[in-house]
Amino acid sequence: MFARLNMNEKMERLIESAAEIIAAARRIAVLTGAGVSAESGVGTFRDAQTGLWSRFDPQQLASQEGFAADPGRVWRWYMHRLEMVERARPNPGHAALAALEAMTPTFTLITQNVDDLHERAGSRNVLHLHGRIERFHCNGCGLPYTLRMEDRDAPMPPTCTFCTDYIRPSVVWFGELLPAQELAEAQRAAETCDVFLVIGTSGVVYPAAHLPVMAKRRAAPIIEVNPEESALSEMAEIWLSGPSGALLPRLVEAVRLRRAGQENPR
Ligand code: BJW
Ligand code: ZN
Repeated sequence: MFARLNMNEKMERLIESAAEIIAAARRIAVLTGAGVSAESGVGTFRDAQTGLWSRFDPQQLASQEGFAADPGRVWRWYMHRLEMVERARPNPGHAALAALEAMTPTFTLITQNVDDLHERAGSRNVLHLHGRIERFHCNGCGLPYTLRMEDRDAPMPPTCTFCTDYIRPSVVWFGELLPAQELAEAQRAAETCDVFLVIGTSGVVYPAAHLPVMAKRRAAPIIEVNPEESALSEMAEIWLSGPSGALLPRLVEAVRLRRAGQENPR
């Protein structure tokens, strides 16, 4: 019977099953990764980098070692990505998550992304585990720094007026600690949620990738949205295989209809 259903009917059934779980939940936690911003034109990490930067491994650029080896190269990479983020607009996937938050009593959006597209789409309770690309501080003494127009095209990072070390973006590089308060709040949300959504992440970077494990241990079902299988797919009760910009609006609309039915039972 199932084999005779076409792909769209199968997806419709999966969306309905996921919507049933989500509509019954009072506490929802969501983990997003670069894939949720892919349809806004912001490149992901582990898919091939485009243009000028295709030769470089992002994992090497996003580290103290990479910065020490070539601060100018790392600076120019971040200025390029900052421009990409500033030009980008939230996509229907971001908007659907904001709509889901508005209809849920307790909703925590945990993002690994350094862009602000969730906020621009209207999300309120957003935890940025890996920092923010539009913020800067000194790599030596930590003093905050306000980016100037001339810094954007500069071949080298600006330097700190206090200690002369280089300025860097306020993002979390490999080997660095995540912001303690955001991580604690994310862990709390994972441990107390009724359902955990994993959207557009390869699930290979820790400690973010451990959050769905924590939720699962407390018996919360995991629902994943990703066109490709990820390191977390195996633990998901439901995997919605496709782009989040297309699938999340369908999912959230199905949740809305069910919630409306719960409020006005016939
Ligand atoms: C779509 C789509 C569409 C496409 N719709 N989906 C435990 C075990 C092993 C190692 C460690 C461990 N604990 C810590 C570590 C070390 C390390 C780590 O995890 N290493 C692993 C790689 C092995 N972690 C750390 O160092 C962290 N710090 C830490 O733990 O401190 C304590 C400590 C230190 C040292 C030793 C031990 C402990 C810090 C991690 C910081 C990560 N930083 C970056 C850069 C941020 C700044 C910047 O943006 O430049 O964060 S790396 C990069 O990866 C970035 C991302 O947020 C992160 C995750 O990537 P993401 O979002 O999953 O993107 P992709 O590209 O990987 O995947 C995109 C997905 O989207 C794909 O699945 C596509 O299919 C999908 N997709 N189109 C939906 N339309
Ligand atoms: Zn300094």
